[in-house]
Amino acid sequence: MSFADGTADFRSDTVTQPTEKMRAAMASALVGDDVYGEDPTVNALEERVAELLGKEAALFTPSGTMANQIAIGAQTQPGDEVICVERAHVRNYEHGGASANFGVAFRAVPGRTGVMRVDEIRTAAVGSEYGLPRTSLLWWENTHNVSGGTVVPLDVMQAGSAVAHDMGLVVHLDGARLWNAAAASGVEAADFAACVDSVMFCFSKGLGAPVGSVVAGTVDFIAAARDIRARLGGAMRQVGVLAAAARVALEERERVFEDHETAKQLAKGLATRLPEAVDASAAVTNMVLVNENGLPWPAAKFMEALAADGVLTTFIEPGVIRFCTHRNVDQADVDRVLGVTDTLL
Ligand code: TLP
Repeated sequence: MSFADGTADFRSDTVTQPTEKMRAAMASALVGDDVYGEDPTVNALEERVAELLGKEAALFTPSGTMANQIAIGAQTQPGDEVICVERAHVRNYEHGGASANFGVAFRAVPGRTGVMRVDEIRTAAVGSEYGLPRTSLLWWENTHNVSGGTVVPLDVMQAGSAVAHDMGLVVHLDGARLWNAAAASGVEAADFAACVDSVMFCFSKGLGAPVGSVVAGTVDFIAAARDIRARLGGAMRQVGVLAAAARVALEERERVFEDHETAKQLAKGLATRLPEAVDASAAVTNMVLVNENGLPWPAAKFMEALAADGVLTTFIEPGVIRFCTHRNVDQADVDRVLGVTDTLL
């Protein structure tokens, strides 16, 4: 269902409106001062996340960016390097936070779909001899946003993480859309989480909550994470009102399947009309990418025509339009996109 004003907003799954159930849970949430550890709704949410992910403890954060930054701050020293794929969110879209906040640099592996092979990880971990920086962290992103929500297979993560652990590295998973990865692959989120030391996911993306993310790991890691969250200004007070909506979203997580179905329909319809621009087989979760190179017209013309019909899209990187599906878009909105496309062809 599109928004009340008729807009079909495909820019991101971050744009969803809280459901009536979320609003009701927020209104009636039991709260306390979370800086004192006294917010029962937050405490219950953190315990539930730790249980679902098979980790010792978890910490609610205001954003996915802060959850990622905390993972870096708690597990690196200034001057260290973090290994990630070149188009990782943490390297490209977090406002330079890793270097500004914690003085680390990235050693990027050219994994187009978020996949890093064992040999690439071995080569990227330069070590600390001869003045080389210390490599301290291996960073997965699953699903991988910029490649269109692709899933990094569990065996790839297991093999890469094992090598990293053998080399003394710590391993983190940016699982902003972890539940999409789990639903699309049939792998339990806890199995993805089992091969990493720290893991984060967002309530405010595919799950559809208005605000919030969470980071999980050992009790010691979460103690350090709590300290860094406060330092970054992210220690919140009666934040159970947000955790209550996040809890509803979490318990309804299986509905991300619906978004994947919507994305598949959109990808199929667009690929039929724009076969050079859209690879329907790549739409495995809740995103569809349209490559300007394969379009018969400039991407901006396509986006403007869509916008004129109330359909919003965004560039996820230069020349690549992203359509992201979520709770507030449906098949009728897909039909609108295809209808506009037909008028241009
Ligand atoms: N992604 C946003 C934009 O920043 C690009 C989006 O619309 O997809 N990790 C990944 C993989 C993400 O995609 C995002 C947000 C984050 C972390 C950061 O989460 P927030 O926005 O809550 O700070």
